[in-house]
Amino acid sequence: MAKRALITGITGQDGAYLTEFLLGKGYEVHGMLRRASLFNTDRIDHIYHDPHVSGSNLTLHYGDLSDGTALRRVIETVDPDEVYNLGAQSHVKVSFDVPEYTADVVALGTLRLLEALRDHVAHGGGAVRYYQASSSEMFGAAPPPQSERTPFHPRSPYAVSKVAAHWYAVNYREAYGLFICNGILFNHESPRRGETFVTRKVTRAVGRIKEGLQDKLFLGNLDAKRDWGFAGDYVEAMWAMLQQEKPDDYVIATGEAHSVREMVEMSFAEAGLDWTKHVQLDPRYLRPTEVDFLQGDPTKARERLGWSPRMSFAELISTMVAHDLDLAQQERTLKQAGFKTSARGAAASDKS
Ligand code: NAP
Ligand code: G4F
Repeated sequence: MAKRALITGITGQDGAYLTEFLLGKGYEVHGMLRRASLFNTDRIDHIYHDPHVSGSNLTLHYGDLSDGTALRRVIETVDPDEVYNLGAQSHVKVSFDVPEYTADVVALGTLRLLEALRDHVAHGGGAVRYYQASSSEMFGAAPPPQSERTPFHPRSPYAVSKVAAHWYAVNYREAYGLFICNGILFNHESPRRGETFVTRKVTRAVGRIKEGLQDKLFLGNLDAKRDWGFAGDYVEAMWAMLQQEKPDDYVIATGEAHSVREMVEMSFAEAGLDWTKHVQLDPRYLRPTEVDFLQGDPTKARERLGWSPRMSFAELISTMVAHDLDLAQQERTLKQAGFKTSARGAAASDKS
């Protein structure tokens, strides 16, 4: 019998990589999809098969982390072996604009899902294993290197909500004996990264500048340091946690940090561009409270899970820039042929 996995946030960056990974392992994958006025399944369209046409191992269910009834219904319908809670309003800067919504989805959404799971298991639902997407943002102002033993000092409504979700998960493990793991993941990126996160905002702009579609890139704090890895590597750690004998919490990181300035310089250089000619500060992108320095210590994950990142920082930047150069070339070709392009790069740089 194939194992059944349920993923919230399946349409996001990590959801797409995790789905590919689990399908490759022979899982039957179920994902929770939010209703949107435009299609929001771009990242998983290539692995979705119309169930009317062929036997598919990927099924989508409408639901939302703000809707406890829907969460219960999806859990009862799917009867999963593993649940991956990846759904979130995941943008730190945006969380200062919509703090209440962020808390509702990230903190209370997790509580709703855990409550549904608790009842499902209590009523004979079997030994479900649950993964919670915790974040290095929870460390906030705590000095690096950060490990599983580092106390949290969150610096945004998003991070505060993730801390609450993290502790709900720990509490449900201790109180009800549920198999629950928190993956404390440091920043991970890819060509599928949302265009308002800094790496993708930069690589999209590099492509568009190279193709003459844009000239300036407006950014905020260039001094912040992050421990950036590749999302495709990180989803394997999520799965590995749920295959252990006992549930536990793990830091997932590369152990290496770079400043935003360094990342910008490398991305522009990859396309033969001088960043100082194009990048300007826009104070709108500064945060009321910043997280200055994140650098993880992934020793526990390496020793217990046998997990190590495969893609280096230089390879990650190079892959993302190559992808976004292609995208910009397509955009320019369409423009030259007289088609209206959406100028998403420009819109993204205005919003984040
Ligand atoms: P992402 O690309 O922003 O994806 C977020 C997913 O959550 C999307 O599928 C989104 O749906 C869904 N979602 C948003 N609001 C929802 C709601 N109210 N109900 C149900 N689903 C909702 O994020 P990601 O980078 O894949 O990250 C996955 C998870 O890991 C998130 O919880 C994030 O906070 C956490 N995390 C990420 C990183 C990182 O560096 N990427 C690091 C640590 C932790 P739509 O597609 O419809 O918007
Ligand atoms: O790419 P970012 O928006 O990622 P941030 O805030 O670190 O959060 C991401 O990683 C977390 C894990 O640590 C996740 F939990 C979270 O869901 C998300 O995936 O910003 C990175 C750094 C920040 O210091 C920010 O101030 O880049 C700086 N930055 C400078 N200019 C900018 C910009 N960030 C964005 N988004 N846009 C800018 O124009």
